Amino acid sequence: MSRLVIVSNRTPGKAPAAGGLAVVLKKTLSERDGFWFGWSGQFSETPEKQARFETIDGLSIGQVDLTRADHNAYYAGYANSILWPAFHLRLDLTNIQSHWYEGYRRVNAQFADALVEHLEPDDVIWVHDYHLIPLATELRRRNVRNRIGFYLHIPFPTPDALNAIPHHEDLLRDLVAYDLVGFQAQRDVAAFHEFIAHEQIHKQTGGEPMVLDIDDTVLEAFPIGSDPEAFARLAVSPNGRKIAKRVSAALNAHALILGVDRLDYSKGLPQRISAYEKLLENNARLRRTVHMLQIAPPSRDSIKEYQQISDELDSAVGRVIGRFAEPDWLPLTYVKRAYAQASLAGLYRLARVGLVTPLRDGMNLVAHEYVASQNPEDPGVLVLSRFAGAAEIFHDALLINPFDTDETAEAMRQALAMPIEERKERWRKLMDSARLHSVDNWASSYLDRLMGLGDTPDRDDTGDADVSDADARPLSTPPAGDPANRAITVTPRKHRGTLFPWLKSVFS
Ligand code: ADQ
Repeated sequence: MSRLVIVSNRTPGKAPAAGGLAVVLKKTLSERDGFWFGWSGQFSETPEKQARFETIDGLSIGQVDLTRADHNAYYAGYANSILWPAFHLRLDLTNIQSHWYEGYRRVNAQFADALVEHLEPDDVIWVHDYHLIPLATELRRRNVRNRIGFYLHIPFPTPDALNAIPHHEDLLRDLVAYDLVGFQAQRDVAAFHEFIAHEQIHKQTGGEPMVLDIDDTVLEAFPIGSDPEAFARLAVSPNGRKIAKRVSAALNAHALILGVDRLDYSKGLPQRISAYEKLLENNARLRRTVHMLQIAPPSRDSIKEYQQISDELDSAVGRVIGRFAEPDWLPLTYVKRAYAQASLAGLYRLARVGLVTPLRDGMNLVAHEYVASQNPEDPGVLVLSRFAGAAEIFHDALLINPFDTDETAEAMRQALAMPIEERKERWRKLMDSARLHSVDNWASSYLDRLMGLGDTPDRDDTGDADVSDADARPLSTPPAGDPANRAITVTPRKHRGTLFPWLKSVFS
């Protein structure tokens, strides 16, 4: 069996992995030879070129240090102040400093330099997330001909948002240097193709479209999930029961509405608090019968926009408490700390309503974990943003527009009033979907697809497929009036990706 090389910004540490993703990737790696590669978490003004390898929990982990300046440009700068907000359609929160791009590229080149000498010809390389989009290009430049896959954990942006990113053309070429690009949702595959269609509109209005050879790259959705059986067990484990018992006593029979998020502006937290405020405002009889618990530990707090969302949330929470609290009833508790998975599972199970209302999210694993932790005889109700990737698989949640606080408040009311039979029926279907889309299935379906692809095409050292310019031509134009009437400048070859019907007709 080929060795597997996993590459991500950070590698798993010595502490037990908290997230399902690290757990499953560790498990996947432990079932075959290979190693995990990434940043060590340490700074050095003169980082060693060679990776340091150590064995953690039986897994081989390779790491490099970064200079503080490069890390700042690569991580806090280009990745998290430009790519993250733009990919989440928050152009208002981008901080566009084009020079960060050089640091971003430099770190990807440094990763490639350190990786290349540890690669064997049959290794399969799986690169994770927006920090490392250029890695395949950098590896190809170093004559790596291995199968290389990429998985994007966050949503893919719309054409306008993509166009706002400095050097986005490079990023697109970088993506098609991979053999397989996995997205969270069909929405993201569509957004990728929409960019290409948008280039054609640009051409039709006399502009020069970008030439992008997507023909040797498979683009598909692989929705990630959690480990539902593990969460079901954790929810009734001693630690899960312990926290549920303590919180239940404090709740004094009030119905629990629960939100669990990393503190991030993409999660829609101020909007969620406003929706809860509307619930209490519009339904006076619900006051004193409900309690909202929002858990949101800070993240990326060196970035100004994260400090701002934290302040905004503090003030929204204070407003609702000030407006509705009674000496013997608090409407809302806001907790800023991380919990072990068993504690989260116990809380999920206790909650009558799981509020998962991001403004935009790749998938959202909290939705999966909430579903998996429910009591089948008395399940709670998932209120879910239609802008989370999870909305493509959890059709039996109450789907809401998180920007519409009236609709979210109404969904909370409906969830609280929902009869037991309907709750059970919805939960059964949600749980079926959580099982079907478990993180184990995600990892194996992605790797099966990556390993099952045909031969890796011969690519030149830019990472672009090896075709002459003469091969790049506008495709023939379908009949006028046809929605497929958007010839695209591509380099056509056998196509292996998932395409929309109109695009398929263009490419075939
Ligand atoms: P995140 O943006 O971090 O992930 P999410 O998918 O919700 O978002 O995952 C959060 C994880 O952190 C969950 O496993 C949750 O249990 C855990 N977590 C949250 N709050 C916690 C707390 N207080 N204590 C302990 N653990 C906590 C990115 C993308 C998502 C995508 C995932 C996986 O933004 O869209 O679903 O990657 O691909």
